[in-house]
Amino acid sequence: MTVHEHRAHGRRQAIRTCPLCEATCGLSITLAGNTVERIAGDEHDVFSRGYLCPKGTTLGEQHADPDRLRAPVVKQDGEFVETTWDDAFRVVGELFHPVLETHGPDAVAVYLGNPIGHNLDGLLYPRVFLKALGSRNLYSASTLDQRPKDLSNALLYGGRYTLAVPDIDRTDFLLVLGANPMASNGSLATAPGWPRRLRALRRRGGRLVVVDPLRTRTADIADQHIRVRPGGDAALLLSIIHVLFEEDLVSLGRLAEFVSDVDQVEQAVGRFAPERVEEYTGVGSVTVRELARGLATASSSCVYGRMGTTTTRFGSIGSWAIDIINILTGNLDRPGGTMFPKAATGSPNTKGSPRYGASPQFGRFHTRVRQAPEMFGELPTSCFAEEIDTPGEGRYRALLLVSGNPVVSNPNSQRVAAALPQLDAFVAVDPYINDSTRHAHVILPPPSALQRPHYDVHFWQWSVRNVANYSPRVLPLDEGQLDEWEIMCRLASTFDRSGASAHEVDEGLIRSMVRSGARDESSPVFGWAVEEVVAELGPSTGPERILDYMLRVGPYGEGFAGGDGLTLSTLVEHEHGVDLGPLEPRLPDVLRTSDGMIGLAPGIIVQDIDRLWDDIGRRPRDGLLLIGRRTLRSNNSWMHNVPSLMTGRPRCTLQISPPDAHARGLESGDTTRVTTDTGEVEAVVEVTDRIAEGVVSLPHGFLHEPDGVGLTTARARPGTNVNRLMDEQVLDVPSSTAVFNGVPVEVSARRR
Ligand SMILES: Nc1nc2c(c(=O)[nH]1)N[C@H]1C(S)=C(S)[C@@H](COP(=O)(O)OP(=O)(O)OC[C@H]3O[C@@H](n4cnc5c(=O)[nH]c(N)nc54)[C@H](O)[C@@H]3O)O[C@H]1N2
Ligand SMILES: Nc1nc2c(c(=O)[nH]1)N[C@H]1C(S)=C(S)[C@@H](COP(=O)(O)OP(=O)(O)OC[C@H]3O[C@@H](n4cnc5c(=O)[nH]c(N)nc54)[C@H](O)[C@@H]3O)O[C@H]1N2
Ligand code: SF4
Ligand SMILES: [Mo]
Repeated sequence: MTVHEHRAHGRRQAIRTCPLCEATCGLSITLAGNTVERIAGDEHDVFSRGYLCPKGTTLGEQHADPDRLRAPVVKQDGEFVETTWDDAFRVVGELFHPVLETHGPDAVAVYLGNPIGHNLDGLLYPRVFLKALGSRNLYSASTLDQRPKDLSNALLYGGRYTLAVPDIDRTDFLLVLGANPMASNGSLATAPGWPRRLRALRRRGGRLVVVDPLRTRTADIADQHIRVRPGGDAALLLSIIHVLFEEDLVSLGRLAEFVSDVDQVEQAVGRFAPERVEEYTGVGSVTVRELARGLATASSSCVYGRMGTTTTRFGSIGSWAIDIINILTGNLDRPGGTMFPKAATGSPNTKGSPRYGASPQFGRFHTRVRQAPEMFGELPTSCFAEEIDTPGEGRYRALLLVSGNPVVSNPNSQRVAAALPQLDAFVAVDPYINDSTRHAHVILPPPSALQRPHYDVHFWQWSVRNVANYSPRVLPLDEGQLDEWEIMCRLASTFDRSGASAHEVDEGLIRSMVRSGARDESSPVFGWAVEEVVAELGPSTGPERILDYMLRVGPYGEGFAGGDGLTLSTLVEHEHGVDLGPLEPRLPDVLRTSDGMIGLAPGIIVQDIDRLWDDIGRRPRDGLLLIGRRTLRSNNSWMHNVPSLMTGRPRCTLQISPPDAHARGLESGDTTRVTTDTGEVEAVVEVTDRIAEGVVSLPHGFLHEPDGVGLTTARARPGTNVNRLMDEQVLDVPSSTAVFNGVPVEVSARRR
């Protein structure tokens, strides 16, 4: 039995992890037949203990959404027409083969959007179609998001996913910059129930300080809210480091053994006395000095930053500086500080040789138009549209878009919207006809979340507690419907013309994974015959078989030794999850650096500090700076079609301070024009003293142009596409990440 079924009055109860955000809440779902009646938090979930947010209760509504595609559609004379899967893959072949044959694999781009990280199939199977295509033009949401942190992790610890997460359940002092976990439920720090955990921190006498130009819900529950000038965090953080050195507050403790280049950091921040940068950051030097002392003298402390620190012009410096502060105060890798999780399905930092690894290589190839460097095998998403619309040899002629909505999520989105129709071949794997997929020639819809098994392979690599929790399907597939992994496998065999079935491609994938395990001296299957391992696996196919393999060879795994370590069947028996305990120190074994040390002063970051210093020297431009925000009842671009989440007052508003509104004669409810050098939009005004003077905030992700979009509820309440204002040429230089925060804009006065 895979689903715990509690039958009473024809009803059953299913337990399932919510896949919608990084928090991984356990859900308890009441069904009558195949109809979802109610979704509540799973009180027995080992991690979430009943916590959930309004989005998690809507998985049934999302499943039942009549706009959700159930069968593939192919465009004929400008209209989407439903067809069979076989016919859809035939059309995919007819579209892609001429491009591949005439122009080669690099005329194809692949774009993997955010939900791919929340989806077991999406985490395990893209490698099959990437290999079949052989294109190096891979794009993802990472370069619109956390790439500066990936870079800093790779440089400091030797792995992009070797992330030190704030130990929020044990810390005495948490400094949050540019994150609003009360709305986002946390990011790059998986913890269901951030709101509860932050309140618990304060109840046990801990201190919470929030740095944000907006008084967010997170700031509301903090001890102190510090308003920073948008984009000012990198300089602010460097000035904190300056104070740590100047006031002799550096205390590495046991980290001294693993850390090098401390002097170079001291030198790099020499110019950043808080008194010299306070005008630029907007944070007074007294406050900065107090913060530095607080972090250094608390019995434990951690600094944590998110979108407001990464998607800014100096995101890499800021992301790096956060770790440097945690290290210099001796708080890395100890309870209450920042710690390295150990995921049950393993990570690059649980494989190979402990402590040592190869230095990361970047810029192995570049984009054609802007010569932007590759990083972690991906190209910067800000370059995506120009590679389609710039004529010449090497321009992209075909696109495979999987769970992404670039017309809404990419900077200079009108350029993306204009570029997509120029493609000869555009195939999307997506459940909806939205702003982006409406330009596709074929859309291949995956099943709904409730129709698929789930395990957070990705997010439990940066979870504040080590857990493992598998959810079987809650609802069956419809007649003839394909799993998303089957779609991905069939795309692979269509692209490479092998004609293999999904199951044959899947056989190839598991064997290749086992083969690399058999070659890894650190793996329990080192030296084993591939067939021997495959024969032992529980499920006979699909992502669950791969998951069983990953769990068994993972750090808590049974290791094919017949012991009592984890296997998939252990997790099937524990439907509320298995708690693997609080995070434990992992240095130095977690490192994969060439010298086995944490070199604190990587050249690519330290050299960028001159660019920041030049910026500080420039007179700030008058006018307003735009920042972004997230709202609890919304999830990037794709949950505006859920009726119960779209009730209440409008959320896509331009927040502006009373003095700035007054100066323009604006009042709440007015529509105003917001302009940048890139574009202009109209937005509904919300005057609020929550936002700092000189700053305005607009959320992203709202449907903008209702035409041709199959989203009934979202169409009725379109919003502003803030990405029409964003300049795709402006980047955080070291990481090539887009800049969404601290963007100069003009807001028009009321027309009379
Ligand atoms: N409800 C909901 N949850 C989500 C999502 C969603 O769309 N909706 N999206 C998910 C995704 S993909 C992600 S990446 C995470 C993001 O998670 P978070 O980063 O926690 O979410 P944001 O609301 O974007 O928070 C960014 C904060 O930075 C502030 N800010 C802007 N500019 C600056 C600045 O220059 N300095 C400082 N210090 N602060 C600044 C903003 O005011 C905002 O409060 O959320 C995830 N969770
Ligand atoms: N201005 C501004 N822009 C931003 C941001 C910002 O803060 N400000 N945030 C950025 C960030 S952090 C992110 S992560 C990106 C997100 O941007 P994208 O990566 O483009 O992702 P989404 O907008 O979430 O679009 C998700 C798509 O996946 C589809 N989908 C949902 N579930 C599934 C599934 O199970 N399988 C498949 N195949 N498809 C599915 C949805 O229908 C939708 O079309 O936006 C970025 N853009
Ligand atoms: S917080 Fe995230 S994981 Fe939890 S119920 Fe809400 S959307 Fe789902
Ligand atoms: Mo994101």
